[in-house]
Amino acid sequence: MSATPQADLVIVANRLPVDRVTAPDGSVSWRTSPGGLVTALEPVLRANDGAWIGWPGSADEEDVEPFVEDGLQLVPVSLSAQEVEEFYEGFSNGTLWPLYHDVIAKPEFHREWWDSYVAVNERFADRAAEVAAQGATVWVQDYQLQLVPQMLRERRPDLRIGFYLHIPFPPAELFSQLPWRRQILEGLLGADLIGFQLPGAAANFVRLVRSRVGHKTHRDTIYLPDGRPVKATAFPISIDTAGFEELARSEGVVARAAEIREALGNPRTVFLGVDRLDYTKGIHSRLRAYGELVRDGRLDVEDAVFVQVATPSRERVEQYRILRDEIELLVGRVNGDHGRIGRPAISYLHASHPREEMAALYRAADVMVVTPFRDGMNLVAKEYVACRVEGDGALVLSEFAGAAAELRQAWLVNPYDIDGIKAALLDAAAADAKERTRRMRAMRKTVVQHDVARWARDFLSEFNGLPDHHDKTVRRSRAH
Ligand code: GDG
Repeated sequence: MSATPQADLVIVANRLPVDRVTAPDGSVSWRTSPGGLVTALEPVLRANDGAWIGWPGSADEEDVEPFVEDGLQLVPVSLSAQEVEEFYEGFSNGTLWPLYHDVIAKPEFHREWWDSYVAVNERFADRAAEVAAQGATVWVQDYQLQLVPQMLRERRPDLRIGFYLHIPFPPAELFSQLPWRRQILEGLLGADLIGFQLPGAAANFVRLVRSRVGHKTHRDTIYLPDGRPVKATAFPISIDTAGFEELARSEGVVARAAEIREALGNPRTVFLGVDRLDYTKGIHSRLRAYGELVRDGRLDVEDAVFVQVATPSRERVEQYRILRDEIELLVGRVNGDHGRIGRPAISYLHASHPREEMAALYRAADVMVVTPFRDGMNLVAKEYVACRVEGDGALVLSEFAGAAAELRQAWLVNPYDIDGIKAALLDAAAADAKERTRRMRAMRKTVVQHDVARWARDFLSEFNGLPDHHDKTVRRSRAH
């Protein structure tokens, strides 16, 4: 008997919401990796008899049958070591990631990478076609799987297909570099509803479809030649605000935050950066700005320290290795030039930490510094705001993060302008309590009202509200 489940709601994402853990004795278990996406989708999945399709995160594992973990139906898709290299590290993270982030790094175009991307997308589409019940809703996530909507529609025209892009969608001038630009656009057009972080990204997509594929468009809707409408619109993602607030209020986190400040020497100002170690995040610029302020004597390391958490990421990709070296060189220089015994200027942590520790760091920081060159949203900025349950603290935020559209009361900066960042750091650190509270209260209101549950609800209800072309198609074919 096949173990393949039949689900009315199917999430298709590059990664499963669990990590495979192999014990020394060879036995396998699963550890949930509670990210924002899992938190958002878990209740919807449970309520709808849903299933989640994704890669378990390690290469060349034998095919694993679908299984249930903590009540969630999980369907693994395996990747070979070569596919991890070509589809994941190659086309997804060496081609699409830099191309979609303003070409901050140079995207590489390799035909073998593209072939692997197509093959892996086919596998995900096959899996989704097996798992989705008749007339089910399938929601495909992110840039690794942009061909899945169309591939799935070919296999299963009865399904409702949604797609959400977590990263920016670039303007035509950049997107057009991609040798496979038309295939990507057509892949996405297999969906009924395509969600982006910002209205500008949705507009970029609609404009590209009009000019490159030649379909008719009206505002946020594209009309395919067969009359099927595709809606492309913005759904800014958010966080589990209540969950973060609760964590930030917990006794353990409050105590740990005090301990962190103590260990830093109880300075007047703790600046904090938290990022995946990625060249889009502008880590170097902010550390440089802080280093110059210390050098110029405008900040004193006894009084103002920087904590930078840089979570290891994509470590096998060359550009990420170079970036790590550059940042660590800068940290070493600033600390060597300006640190004192027991008082480094920058406390740099290249490690991943539990959620409780993140919340404690957010609570311990007077000024959160988020300076990406380009970022779809940036959840760290929202998490900081959620954890400031006393309504204090200051956020310095790049204009080029999606979050800047909502968190207007932050100290907004151009991450390319080092002097501008320096001025904002000083200003945020020196602002009086009234000013900080005024800004933080307004931002907290936004993050409380727009949490991740609302994001998921908005997307899915928009979806359900769309005209049901499937019925029409059936009616039309019956009438003939
Ligand atoms: C992509 C888009 C978009 C980080 N280090 C640790 C840790 N984190 C958590 C943060 C936050 C998440 O990882 C990072 O999310 P971001 O939004 O900041 O950035 P990306 O990873 O680039 O995410 C982005 C997002 O998708 C969602 O659509 O906002 O624009 O690039 O939640 O807290 N969590 C723990 N330990 C760490 O060391 N526990």
